[in-house]
Amino acid sequence: MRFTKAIVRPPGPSVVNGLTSADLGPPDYEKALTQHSAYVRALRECGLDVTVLEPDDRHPDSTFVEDTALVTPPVAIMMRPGAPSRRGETEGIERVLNCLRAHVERVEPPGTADAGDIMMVEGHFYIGLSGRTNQEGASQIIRILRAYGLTSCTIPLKDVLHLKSGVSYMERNNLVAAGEFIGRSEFAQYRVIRVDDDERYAANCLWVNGTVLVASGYPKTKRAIEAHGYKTISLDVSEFRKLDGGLSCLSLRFS
Ligand code: CIR
Repeated sequence: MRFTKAIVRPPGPSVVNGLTSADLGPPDYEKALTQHSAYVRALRECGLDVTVLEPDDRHPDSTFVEDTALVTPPVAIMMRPGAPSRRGETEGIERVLNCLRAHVERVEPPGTADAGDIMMVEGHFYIGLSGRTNQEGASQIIRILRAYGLTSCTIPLKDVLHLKSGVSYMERNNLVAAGEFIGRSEFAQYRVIRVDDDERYAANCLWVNGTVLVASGYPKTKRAIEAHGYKTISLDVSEFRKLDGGLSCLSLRFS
C-alpha cells in the first residue's frame, strides 16, 4: 500500500513531562523540535503530503500522534488511550480525521487501545494486547474492522510498551523483529529481519513507500534492512526515545 498523507504534531514544551519507563532523563525540548523537523522533512522526501498540527501543550505525549487513531481506507477508528493522561489527545485528531474520512468510529469505555499496538499487513491488522490496549478495546476494533470488510487478530505482548516497539512490517513479506517477536508462530509466514538485542530500539522503524526510516546509531539493523533491498534514511530520535517513543509513533500515515 502506498501512503500519500501524514499527520504530525510537534512537541510542546511540556514534552519534558511525558510518560516514560526509560531511565534516560527528560528530553531536551529544543532538540526534540529539531529532530521532529528532520522527521517531517524525511516524510516529505518519501512523497507524503504532511499536515503539521499545532503543538498541544496540555498533553505532554501529544507528539506521539500514531497512538490516537487507526486510519484505514474505509474507516478511521479513534482510540481510547490506555494512559489516562493521554485520553484528551484524540479530540483534536478526530476533528482533522472527520474531514478526511466519511466514517469515523470510536473505541468506547471500558475499552482502551493505543494504535501503536496495531500493525497493518496488507489489509490485515495485528492488535497487540499490552498495558495500554485491553481485550475489550481490541474486540471493539476487531468488530469495527470486520464491519468494513477488514480482518484482524490479537497478539499478546510480554515486554514491550507497544506492538510496534518491537516489530515493523516492511511490505514484500518482510518483517523487522526484535526480542519476543523473533520466532513467534503468529509471524511464521514472514521473512524476519532480526534485530539484535543490543539494537532493540531500532526495531521501531518505518516503511514509507519503499524507503525505510531508521533510528540513527543502530548500524547492524540499518545494514540488515539495506541488505533486503531498501533505501534507508537515518534519523536521530534520541529525545523521543527518552519517552519510549520512536519513528512510527510520531506520525499517522494513510492514503
Ligand atoms: C507513552 O508512554 O505513551 C509515550 N511516552 C510514548 C508513546 C510511544 N508510542 C508508540 O510506541 N506508538
